[in-house]
Amino acid sequence: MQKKLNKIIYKTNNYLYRYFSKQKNTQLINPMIYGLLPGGKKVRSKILFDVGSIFKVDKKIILQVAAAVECIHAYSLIHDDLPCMDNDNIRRGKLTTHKKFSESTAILAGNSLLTIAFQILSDKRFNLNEKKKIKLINLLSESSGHTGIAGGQFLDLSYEKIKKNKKQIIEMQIKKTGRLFSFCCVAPIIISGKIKFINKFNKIGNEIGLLFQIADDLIDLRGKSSTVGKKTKKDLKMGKATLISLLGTDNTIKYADNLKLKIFRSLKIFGKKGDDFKETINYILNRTK
Ligand code: GRG
Repeated sequence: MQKKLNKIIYKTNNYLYRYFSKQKNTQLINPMIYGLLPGGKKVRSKILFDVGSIFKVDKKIILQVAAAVECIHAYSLIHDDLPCMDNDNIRRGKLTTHKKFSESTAILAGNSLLTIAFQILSDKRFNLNEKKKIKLINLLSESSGHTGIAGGQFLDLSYEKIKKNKKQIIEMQIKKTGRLFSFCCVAPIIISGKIKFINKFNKIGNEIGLLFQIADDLIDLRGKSSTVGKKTKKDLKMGKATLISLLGTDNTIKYADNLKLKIFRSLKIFGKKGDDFKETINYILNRTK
């Protein structure tokens, strides 16, 4: 699996380095690149390629969507680390962007990464028909803003030190983490035009987001900062509303295993074509960083 991820990391980073080298050299370029590259695990890009291969989508097109998604993801991490949010000093094994540069620079670099994602998708060199481009841009906006990542982050912060029920925690985690995974599951289908699969993959994406978040919460509980590349053991201290804090570790793991099996059952119709995707889902749940 790591070999397959490395290939995606290499391709996506190469594309982004090239894209940024063609940008005007402003003073925000360095902090933007710092927060974005060489980047993290690229699991969202991997899902784009996995679903893309199920629906036989051109890999060049998927690569450009992956680049846009990684810009949004990096933006969310830069802002998540700010003192007014989770206040972290280390991310991806190095100083967070606001620690390396300054708080205002990190905010502006984050904002610029958000907008450059849409620049990539609306670029005339992105070789896709205009209707599909607009659908992708529309869905990515919905997944990132108040109905997606930003809205989920708002709930996450406002739930700190407050007892929340399972439904509320799941809704928050689907917005904060699941919506972008869902975009990665649905984008290849929009590109392929096989729209009857959209609802199914939208649901799978949300569920992968939950699995991802459960794994993240387990890593926070058990992981060592030096291995994970960011501070761990924070959730308990900050009183974060997580499934682990509500159900306990064993029940949360059982919940995740059942959810994974449910996803796998719904992928059965794709036979061997779904194997890479299933391998990525296993990786997402069992990863240690
Ligand atoms: C509107 C995009 C946007 C952001 C503003 C700050 C914020 C609102 C949202 C935070 C969203 C966030 C950080 C969600 C947590 C998801 C999570 C655990 C991310 C870590 O993802 P990995 O492990 O990171 O894939 P790497 O470093 O591997 O890429």
